[in-house]
Amino acid sequence: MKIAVYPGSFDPITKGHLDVIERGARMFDGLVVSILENSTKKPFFSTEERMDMIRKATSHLSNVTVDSFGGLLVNYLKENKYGFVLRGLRALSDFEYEFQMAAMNKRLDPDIEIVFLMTDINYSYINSTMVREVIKFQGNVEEMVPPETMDTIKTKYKGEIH
Ligand code: COD
Repeated sequence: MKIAVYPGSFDPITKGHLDVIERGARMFDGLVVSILENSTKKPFFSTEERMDMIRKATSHLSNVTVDSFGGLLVNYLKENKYGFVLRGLRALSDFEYEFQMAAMNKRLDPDIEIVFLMTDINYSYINSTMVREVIKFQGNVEEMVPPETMDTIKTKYKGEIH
């Protein structure tokens, strides 16, 4: 069985992430979307909220599961016998970071393979940091996040989002 992990912050999940998940789910027997816990970054949405948003947005994909992990990604893969990491690439600016992280992960565990999917051009402008910024100032992020995620955001910021 070829199982891949799509690790990230997903704070919150966006349509760009979902596109990578849908395409990854077609490439692997199973895909685990896993949120890094205890990151140095203070998240906008709690781990539980983020896991719940991903579960709802991916409920149509039978081979996708949602999890969280702490510590090193390579250890998480080894402990669970997962062989692949899936990542998305938007622009040249992503490449530098992704390249360094892939090189470090490969150094830590040469057995893992890291697979990159190019963003869908329609979603290339979307990133979670900007989505959070728009939410913070009560802007509408309907075009940028899955509908189920929008429902959660609206519930959390009742009456504040226009
Ligand atoms: N279109 C396509 N892909 C996208 C889009 C989009 N619009 N938006 C984001 N993506 C991709 C990103 O490029 C990334 O590949 C993935 O989706 C997840 O993005 P984020 O921003 O939610 O997640 P990150 O980049 O913050 O996740 C970083 C990790 C948590 C994976 C990383 O920090 C990690 O593995 N930490 C554990 C510690 C460790 O092992 N460190 C050693 C390696 S240096």
